[in-house]
Formats: sequence, C-alpha cells, structure tokens
Amino acid sequence: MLNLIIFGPPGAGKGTQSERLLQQYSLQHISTGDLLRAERAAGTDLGNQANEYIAKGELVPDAVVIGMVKNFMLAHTEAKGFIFDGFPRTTPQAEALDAMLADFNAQIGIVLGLEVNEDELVTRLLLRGQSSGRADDQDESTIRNRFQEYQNKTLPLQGFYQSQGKYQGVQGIGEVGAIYDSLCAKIDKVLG
Ligand code: B4P
Repeated sequence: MLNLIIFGPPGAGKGTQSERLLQQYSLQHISTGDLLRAERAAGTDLGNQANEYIAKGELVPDAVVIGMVKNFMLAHTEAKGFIFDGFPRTTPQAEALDAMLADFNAQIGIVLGLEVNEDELVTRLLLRGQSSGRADDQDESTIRNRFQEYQNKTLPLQGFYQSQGKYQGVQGIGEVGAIYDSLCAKIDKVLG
C-alpha cells in the first residue's frame, strides 16, 4: 500500500499534481479542500461552519477535518493507497493520520513538498480566483492570511516528516509536466 502526502503552501499545485499522480499510481485521492467545498455545496452544518473559516483564510478546526478524513478512509477500505492532498495541515492532524493509517496496518511512504515562492503563489491564486468562483482566491488579504496560517501551523510539519526521513522537496515552479516528472522520480525511488 503506497500512501503519500502532497505538501506545500496554498496554490503550490497540490491539487493539480494529485490529479495526475492518482491515475499513474492507482491511488485514492483525499483532498480536504475539495471535501469541505462539497459539504458547503450540499449545505450541511459541517460545510456551513467550515465556510466561516475558509472565507477568512483560516484553517478549519482539527476535529472537523480529522473526522471527515476518517469517514472517507473508512468508506474506501478497498483503496490500494491514498494520496493526501492538503492534509495534514497541523501537527495534531499529522498525528491523527499516523494513527488512522496504523488501523490499516499502513504508514506514510513519502511526503512530496512543492516549493514555490509567495509572489508566484499570489499571482496563481488571484488568477484562479477570476474563474474558480472561490472567494478565498479573490482577495489578496485573505490569500496573505492563508500564507500566515501555513507558516505558523503547516510548515512545522516539514520538520516532522524530515525527522522521519520521509520529506522530499521538489521545485514547484515551471511546467506542470516537468514538475510531475520530478515527483514521479521521487516516488519510483521509494517504490524501488
Ligand atoms: P485547498 O483546497 O487545499 O487549497 P489550496 O491550498 O489553495 O490549493 P492547491 O495547492 O491544491 O492549489 P492548486 O493545485 O489548485 O484548501 C482551501 C481551504 O480549505 C484552506 O485555506 C483551509 O481553509 C481549508 N482546508 C483545507 N484542508 C484543510 C485542513 N487539512 N485543515 C484545515 N483547513 C483545511 O493550484 C493553484 C493554482 O495554480 C491553479 O489555478 C493551478 O492551475 C495553478 N498551477 C498549478 N501548478 C502550476 C504551475 N506549475 N505553474 C503555473 N500555475 C500552476
């Protein structure tokens, strides 16, 4: 079972690269951003609560996100492996993920970090905001707040996974196909 995390700041290309990787390696995709937006679109209590945080560029509380991921994994016990996209984003989420995978007798094989500078990220997100309809991509101060959340709460996870020898950084600027090739090379090395 291959389980991988695609890691990086908002707009680094996690969703973009996940779409390709999951086909290549037959993995089940878990994007917490997509799951939260689906809850909001369905008008559930969870979705409405989450939207208050997303709209401000803040992280949604750990308990909400962890519960959602747990339910998703339990509904996909047939999966050959998971690609975690945008999860974990905090240390408690990372610890919960290790515990959930242990229940599957599994663990994280590799953490792929997309490394992109902040100016490029702002440009990408504002551009996406013109067509995506995502309010959190349309206002620069909300985007800057997302980066602040990333610096404070998510970036420490890089050290968490580096200390386990699992973190592999990749330059996330350039052609989508070239970045994808670099990611595959890292995965193939782990798979042997
Ligand atoms: P997400 O949906 O995870 O949003 P993201 O970080 O903005 O997206 P991603 O990095 O996947 O960017 P993409 O590939 O689309 O989260 C949204 C919000 O949900 C969070 O702010 C938070 O509030 C909440 N949330 C989600 N997960 C949570 C968790 N675990 N805990 C708490 N809260 C959580 O790429 C962005 C743009 O760049 C696209 O337009 C794409 O086309 C473009 N692009 C991609 N690669 C490119 C390249 N190489 N060159 C040029 N452009 C590129």
